[in-house]
Amino acid sequence: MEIIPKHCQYLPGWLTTTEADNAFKALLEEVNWKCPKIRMFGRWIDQPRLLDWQGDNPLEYRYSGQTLVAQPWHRAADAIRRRLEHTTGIRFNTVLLNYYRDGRDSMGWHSDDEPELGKDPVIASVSLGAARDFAVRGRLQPDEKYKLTLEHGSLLWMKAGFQQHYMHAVPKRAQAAPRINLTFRYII
Ligand SMILES: O=C(O)CCC(=O)C(=O)O
Repeated sequence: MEIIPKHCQYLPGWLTTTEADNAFKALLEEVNWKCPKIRMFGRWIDQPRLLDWQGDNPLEYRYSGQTLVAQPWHRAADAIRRRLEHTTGIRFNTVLLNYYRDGRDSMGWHSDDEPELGKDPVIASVSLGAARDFAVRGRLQPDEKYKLTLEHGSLLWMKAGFQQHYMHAVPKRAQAAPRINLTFRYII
């Protein structure tokens, strides 16, 4: 059994395989995937993945020197949002979609703690496609480490306290098939 960090719940098979397959295919083919540059250490660089930001207009999200303006909801993302609101009892008005094309695509260490997410945000993360590691470490105790495997159709429900206590990352790996992750958020 995997030991999981505090302040979160992992629900494998939250979507059925057919539901997850259909959502993955539709999002892969129909989302207008982009690769906006971010500012790191004084330089503009490509992010190692593609992304899209969707939500209730005209919400904006700022991180690493870029501003994303919400695009209209894709019907598959909106259907997952409705399901999530039922499961969690929480409202979400935006989603960040990340498309990891292969094992070279990744997400660096960070916490989702931008001011527009509010003081102690709840974030619901739905994974589609290839399973990838989700690494977690304590912000104050970097030796406190966890590694979850986020599977096709799973939900990782990051509850109040998670972003304050931990950082997370999706490391590169030698080989990986495509994966899409959707993190649903509430922008205030
Ligand atoms: O791809 C993932 O599972 C993580 C995505 C993530 O960390 C984020 O969107 O902030």
